[in-house]
Amino acid sequence: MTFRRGVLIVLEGVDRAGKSTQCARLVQALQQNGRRAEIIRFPDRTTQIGQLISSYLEKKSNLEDHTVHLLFSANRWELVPLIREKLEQGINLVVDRYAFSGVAFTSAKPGFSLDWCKQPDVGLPKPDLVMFLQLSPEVAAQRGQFGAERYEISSFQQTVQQRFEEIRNDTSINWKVIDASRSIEEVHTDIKSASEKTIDVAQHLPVGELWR
Ligand code: NYM
Ligand code: MG
Repeated sequence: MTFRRGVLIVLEGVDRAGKSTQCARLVQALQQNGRRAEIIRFPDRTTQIGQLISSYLEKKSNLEDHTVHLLFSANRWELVPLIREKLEQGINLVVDRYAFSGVAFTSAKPGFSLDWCKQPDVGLPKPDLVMFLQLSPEVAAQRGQFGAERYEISSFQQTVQQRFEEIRNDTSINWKVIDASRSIEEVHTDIKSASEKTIDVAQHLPVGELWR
């Protein structure tokens, strides 16, 4: 049997679009089909850098805006050796947020260009598929109260949604927009089929470099 690498699949979207639920469902479905699959989520709050980020998000500390952007990126880079190792072992990785959230959230702040925001993440392992869970901020708001974390404000989320739209114009990325307003099952069926198709193709190709 020829060797097949794992593929890197990312789920993105605004808060409450259903990313975490769908990541868990996808990993379960891939495993049931006899594939190896694991979840990774960003920010990974378990590392030292992740703890700085978590404390910032919980508003227990303040960080300068450029600084926290670079910490979010550093939190991805510190996981790159692990990501590469897993992919080489043939483990498919389902990632809950990636550099696209990094760019969308920071560039929603005044004075930050998309281009500046992308730079620290240039060269990360490139996802083979990025599924954007599309949900209008109005419908998202009906899904329940915001928590108390930083950024969980409707007006800010509207801007984040616009930034995601701009980021999706980048044709170097394999984007798939998923209508996340449907039932969990319907959304899952789409995500599963897009993921299976991507695995069939990408497992034979080398891992790319993001934005390079
Ligand atoms: N976030 C997430 C960023 O601002 N930059 C990033 O690079 C990433 C990965 O962190 N509101 C923001 C988006 C979320 C917040 O994410 C925490 P989660 O998935 O709620 O733990
Ligand atoms: Mg959250």
